[in-house]
Amino acid sequence: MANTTGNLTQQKGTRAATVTGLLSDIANLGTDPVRGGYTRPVYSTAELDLREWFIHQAIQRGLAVETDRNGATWAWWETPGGDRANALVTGSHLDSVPGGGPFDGPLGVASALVAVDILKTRGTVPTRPLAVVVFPEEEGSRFGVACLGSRLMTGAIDPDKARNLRDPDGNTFADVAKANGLDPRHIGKDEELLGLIGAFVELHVEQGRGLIDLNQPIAIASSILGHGRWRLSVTGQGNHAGTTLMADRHDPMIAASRTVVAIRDTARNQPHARATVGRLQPVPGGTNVIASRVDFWLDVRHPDDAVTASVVESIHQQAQLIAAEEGCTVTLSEESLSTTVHFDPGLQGALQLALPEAPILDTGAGHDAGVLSPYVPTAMVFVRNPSGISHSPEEHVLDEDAETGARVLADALASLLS
Ligand code: HGY
Ligand code: MN
Ligand code: MN
Repeated sequence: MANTTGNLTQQKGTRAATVTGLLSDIANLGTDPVRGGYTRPVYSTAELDLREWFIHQAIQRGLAVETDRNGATWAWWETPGGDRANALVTGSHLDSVPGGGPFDGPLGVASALVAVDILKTRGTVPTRPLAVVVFPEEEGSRFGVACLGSRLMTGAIDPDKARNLRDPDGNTFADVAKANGLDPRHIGKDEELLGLIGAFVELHVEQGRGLIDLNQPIAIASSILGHGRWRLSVTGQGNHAGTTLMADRHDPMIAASRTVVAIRDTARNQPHARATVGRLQPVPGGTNVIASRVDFWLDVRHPDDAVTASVVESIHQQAQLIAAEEGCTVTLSEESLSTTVHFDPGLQGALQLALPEAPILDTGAGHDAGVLSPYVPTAMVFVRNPSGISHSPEEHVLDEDAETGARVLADALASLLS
């Protein structure tokens, strides 16, 4: 359980906690001594401890805490009449990529808690319910599908496909979810809960340099680049590294490596495209073993979904040619796909009225707010990241910008609560 020093006073509503104080509470959860940064996969000990921390903080603020059928944690500040319809929802995620930074996700959750404090210290009486939500598996780092929790809630993923997702150790999502209190038979679209959400506003660390270059602490998001993930598996002939002549090899590592370079070249030649291979797994993975198979994962993003599809198709064709030249075979399968998202103009306009100084920026990073956007009005607020780097321990937010973000979120929520 995370310690919760320095936050006891705000439970009386006399003063708001600080974002940096809340983040320091969890700074020791999920640290990764090998990669650096944080590794907090969904339903890991660290992520479960983070959920407990959030629940404790929410209860301290008098919020009613519930976990939904898909594993998201909700903290409700109900209207005096106990109503939950047309709820204004904020929040983010607590899971991380392997070796991630401290802000991607937790900044949005901590800022939402502090924004509740600020609204309470201002004497706000909600005219519509306010909720803080923590969506599970936003990064898709354990089960391979980004924003799994929000995709399940909205019906954006088939529950059977979700139940059968496997983590790198072969555990199914159904088994892991069941071991953590969910009933796998009941995961899937939650019409009732979705129907309660009137708007969703997510605060997130900026994953880029827009605010640095504009010398501004806060931005309002305009859109999210369409993006997807595909798994490529190259199969060759496993063999002994010492007894197999080079001419006799069908080495999938060579085919995979050539394909990775072809992926880079293809994206380089397509304006605004981004293509990444950040994960590659040879099987069996022995130093003195020619691999029999190499699995690697492709992340492709582009503002135009048709271009994303054409880039992937081109990569698939090149992979097949390269595999054939190396005496191997290759398969490509889609693991998750998010089309380009344009946030709700009305909500974005309301935020602009509340935050007139904030520039409007697009983002190449996916978010739960993007998954929700076809179903409810959604918006995002970004906080400056002086390093411009994310999905890395070098991700950073200045203390004063973190507090500004929470205050700005409170202002934005206040403008939507009145
Ligand atoms: O991958 C993304 O864009 C997000 O950080 N999940
Ligand atoms: Mn992320
Ligand atoms: Mn994130």
